[in-house]
Amino acid sequence: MRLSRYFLPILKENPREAEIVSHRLMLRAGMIRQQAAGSFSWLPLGKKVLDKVCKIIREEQNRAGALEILMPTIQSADLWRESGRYDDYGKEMLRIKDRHERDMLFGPTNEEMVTEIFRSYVRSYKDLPLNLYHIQWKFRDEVRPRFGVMRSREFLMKDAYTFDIDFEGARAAYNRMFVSYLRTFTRMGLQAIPMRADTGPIGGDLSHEFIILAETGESQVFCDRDYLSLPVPGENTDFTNDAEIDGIVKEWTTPYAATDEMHDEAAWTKVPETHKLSARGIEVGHIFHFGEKYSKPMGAKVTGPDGKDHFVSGGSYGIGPSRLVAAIIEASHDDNGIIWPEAVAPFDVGLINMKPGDAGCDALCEKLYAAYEKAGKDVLYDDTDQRPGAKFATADLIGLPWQVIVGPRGVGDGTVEVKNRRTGERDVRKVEDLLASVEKAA
Ligand code: 5CA
Repeated sequence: MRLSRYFLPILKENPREAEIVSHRLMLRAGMIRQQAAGSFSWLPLGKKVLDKVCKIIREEQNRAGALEILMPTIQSADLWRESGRYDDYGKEMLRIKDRHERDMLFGPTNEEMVTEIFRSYVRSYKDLPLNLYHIQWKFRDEVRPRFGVMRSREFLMKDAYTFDIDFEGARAAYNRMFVSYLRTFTRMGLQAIPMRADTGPIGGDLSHEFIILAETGESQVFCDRDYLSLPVPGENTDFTNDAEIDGIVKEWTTPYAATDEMHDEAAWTKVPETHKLSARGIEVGHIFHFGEKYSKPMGAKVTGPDGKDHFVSGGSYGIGPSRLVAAIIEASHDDNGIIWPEAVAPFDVGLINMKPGDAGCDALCEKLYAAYEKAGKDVLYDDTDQRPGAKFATADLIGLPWQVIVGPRGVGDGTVEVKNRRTGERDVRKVEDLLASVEKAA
C-alpha cells in the first residue's frame, strides 16, 4: 500500500478527551473515529488490526472444535421473555420497536438466540458435544462508556456457546475454551491470567476472567507471580484428549488468582509475600458455566443414552476483539507511539522514502516494494513528500515492527537502514542482502 493512496488521518495534537494511552494513540494514529458516546468507526489502519485479532481468535476457536456461525444483531424480545432476562437486564439493554410495534432489542449477548437454534435441531446426545460461536457487534448501554474502544457501548464480541449432556461434558467443554484462550492471547503477544470471577447477568457458578495486567485496567486483581512463568500450551495440544486438557487447566488454576469480587483474604494470606501480585487488570475474555439456566426455561433437551430426556448443560465464552486492540496497545507502546506485536501489526514493514522525486531513491523503493509484495509481506510505502522527520514520527506512531529507510546516501553505496521498532536498533544492510532475505522469507 502506498501511503499517498491510503487513508491515514494522523492527529498532531493529543486529543483532550482521551484519558488513557491506548485511546490517545488510536485516535492519533487514525485508527478509529468516535461517532457518538461509546460508538466508533474503524478506519483502515484500525480495521486491519481488528481483522488480525479476529483471525487469531477464529483459528484458535476452530482448533478447539468450535464451529463458526453468524447470528443477527437485532433480536426479538420474546426469546428473552422465555429465559426471564428481558426484565432482568435493565437499562443496559437497548430496546427497540419495529413498525408493527413489536419489541425488539440490540443484542448485548446471544444465549437465548443460540439456545433457540439448538432446540430447533438437536434431539440426541449423539450430536453432542456442540460448540457454536460467532463474531458479532453487541450493544450495551453502559452507564459510563469510556477509554475509547476499551469500554464502549457498541463493541465486537466473539461469543461461543457449548451444549453437553451433563456436567462432566460441560466441564470438558469449559476446559477446552479455557485452554484455547491461553493460546489465543499469547499469540497476540499478551500475557493473560485466568482468574476466578463473578458471573453477573450471565449467571452460573463457575467462571473465569482472562486478565491482562496494566496500570490503566478497570479491575483490581490479586494473583500469584507464578502465573508469569507458566508454560502456555503449544500448537500440538490435543483438544480431543479431555485428560490432557484437564491437566493444563489444573496447572493454570492452582496458584491463587482472583478478581476483586471473588477475592478471598484468607486464601491470600497463605500466598508467600514475595509471590503476591496485587495489580490493575483489563478483562479481555470471560468464560461461564451455567448448566441448565437457559436450557430448562427454553426447553432445550436431548434424549440421553438412557432413553430419557435431559436438559442440556451449557456455558458461554466471550472475548472482546475491539477491547483487545486497545489492550494490546496498553501493553505495548512507548513515548513515540504504538509497538505492534508482529502477529497483529497492520502492516509487516514500513518502507520510508526519504527523498521522493530523487530517481535513485524512487527506483530502489519500487524495487523493494515489489520484492516484499512478491514475498507476501504487507508493506506500507511512505512515498509522500513529507519531511523525513515527520515520516519517522508517523512510522513510530503507527508502530509497524520494521522500518526500511531509503535515502540518497544509501542509494549511492547500495545500502538501506533497517530499524526495529521495539528495540530502536538500526542496522545498515546491503540492498542485495536485504533482497535475498526477503526472497528467502517468501
Ligand atoms: N455471553 C457472555 C460470554 S459469551 C458475555 O457476554 N460475557 S461478557 O459480558 O463478559 O463479555 C465478553 C467480553 O466482551 C468481555 O470479556 C470483554 O472483553 C468484552 N466486552 C464486554 N463489555 C464490553 C464493552 N463495553 N466494551 C468493549 N468490550 C466489552
